[in-house]
Amino acid sequence: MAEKPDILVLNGPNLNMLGVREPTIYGRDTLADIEAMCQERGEAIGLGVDFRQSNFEGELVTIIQQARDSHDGIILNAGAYTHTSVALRDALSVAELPAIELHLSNTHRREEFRHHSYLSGVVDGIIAGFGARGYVLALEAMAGLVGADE
Ligand code: DHK
Repeated sequence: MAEKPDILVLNGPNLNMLGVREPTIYGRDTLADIEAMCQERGEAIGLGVDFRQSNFEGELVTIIQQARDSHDGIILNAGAYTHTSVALRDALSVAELPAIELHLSNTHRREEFRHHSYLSGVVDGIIAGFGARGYVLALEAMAGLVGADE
């Protein structure tokens, strides 16, 4: 059997504060809880999960660039950089990998400045509003994109 696809699950600024950060919006699960959920679901559906977080835009760009040669797909919750970063959009284009934009909250039900995403135009799909479960939904969608469910 072919090696299992390796998926980068990348988290941007302030997501390291999950659990204590505005729990009515982002939920009570910590990022470590979410990583454990992803590792468990990834194992079950035949995906390797490389779970990362950075508060630094340039570091996120570098991680995405490097994924081009080392990973099979990218799930990205870019946090606030979603709404500001042309650099992250360009990095996703450079990576040329299946990609999913992810948000815990429904950004369209929130402040106007969260309605626009620089990433949406260069990803395969978007998942928002389902809290921590969105990460699992994104992995399941990614299994389809990389053909792990065939
Ligand atoms: C996370 C953030 O940090 C915000 O800046 C985004 C996103 C929404 C989320 O819902 O996961 O606006």
